Amino acid sequence: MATHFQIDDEFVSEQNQKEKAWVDEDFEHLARKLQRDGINIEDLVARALAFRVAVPSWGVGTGGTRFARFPGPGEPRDVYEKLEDCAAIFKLVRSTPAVSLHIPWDRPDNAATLRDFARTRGLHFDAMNSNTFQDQPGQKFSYKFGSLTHPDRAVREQAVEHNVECIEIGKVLGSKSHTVWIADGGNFPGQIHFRRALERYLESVREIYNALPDDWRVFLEHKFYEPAFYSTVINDWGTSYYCATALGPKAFCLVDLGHHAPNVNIEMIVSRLIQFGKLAGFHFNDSKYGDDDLDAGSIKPFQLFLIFNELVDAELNKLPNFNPAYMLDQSHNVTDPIESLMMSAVELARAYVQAHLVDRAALSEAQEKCDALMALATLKRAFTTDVAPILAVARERAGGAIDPIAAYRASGYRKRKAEERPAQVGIATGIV
Ligand code: RM4
Ligand code: MN
Ligand code: MN
Repeated sequence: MATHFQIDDEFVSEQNQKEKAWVDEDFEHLARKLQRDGINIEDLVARALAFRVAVPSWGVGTGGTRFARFPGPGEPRDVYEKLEDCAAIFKLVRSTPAVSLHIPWDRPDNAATLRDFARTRGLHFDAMNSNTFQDQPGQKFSYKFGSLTHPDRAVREQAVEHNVECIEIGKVLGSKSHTVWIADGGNFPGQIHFRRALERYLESVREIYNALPDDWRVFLEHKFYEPAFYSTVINDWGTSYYCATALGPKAFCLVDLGHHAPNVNIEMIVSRLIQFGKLAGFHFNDSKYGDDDLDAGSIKPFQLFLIFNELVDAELNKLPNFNPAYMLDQSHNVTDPIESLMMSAVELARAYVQAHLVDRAALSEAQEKCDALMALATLKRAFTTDVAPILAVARERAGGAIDPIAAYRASGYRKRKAEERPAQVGIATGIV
């Protein structure tokens, strides 16, 4: 493959020189402020440095709505170009060395070649994702009326086989988990027999489970509606939990933040799954109305913080079976996807570090004394602390950019890619 433009270390450090003055000043000030509360800022820098979130391959292409997709310049045209963009994100923010692939969108001709391509860019592969919500050219049976839960056994078998293929590809890539999200459901009352559909789901997903290598996990992703508008087979965390429990110790429940009814207390769902030892991890995004797939932290940053508050509480208490996989799952319709993904990764690190700022002894005391106001104040104190200097210093120390968006814009990456990647007609990148 011809050499393509990449952002190099020298450029990043040149850019950082421009930002250095304010970062050092703000960092020192914050260090002194935290010290007054007995917090060593270096502990928080270490937390920020350790934070990881996987980037979705489908997130680097421009997304769309059911009305239209407005492609951006220089969009990646294949999985290799998607990985180039993921490498650019990783170069600047440093917290995103893993990529989550979607098959067949990203089906490689040769998985070992793809793995090596990723490795030379410091990338590796997170969870695999199957797709039985679309028909592919040449496919024998249609998923119009379902996949893993379709009444026709032949359709179910085809869908199981596809999932097994994803695991096979993932084995070569070095992935250790597989996410199953199905669109199965009904638009009309009576269309689906609820109980029978769930029985069929369990039967199908058990076959996928049996194909998992010993050190793999399967993530069951629920979603309460869409594309089905009346009923969905795996509609909520309760159903997901039931299935994960029925399947066995390698099955866990994945929480996509956009897959809940409006106003649901998601942090409490997260806490329940942690308590039951069944939290797989997340598809982070944000939403106002439905599965909007907006950028993480853009609409409800306090909710994001409260979710991380539960996660950090579990981490500090070393709860069993707590090993959440963090992934982004977003659709970027009006922004440069690389910028959105960088900003989202930063927002997650922010919530994570802020959650580590919570005075847990004070919170417990307030809870024991039924002091509701002080409990909230304790959380708010952490949430309103500006940890930006901690995040910037962590990025810089890891070789990334103090200001990733500014550095990305200054690099001219998008313009260079627009030249390297002339638009192709009819290419389907991103979620449409
Ligand atoms: C779904 C769900 C899945 C994602 C697809 C593209 O709504 O969030 O995780 O793979 O969209
Ligand atoms: Mn998702
Ligand atoms: Mn979704």
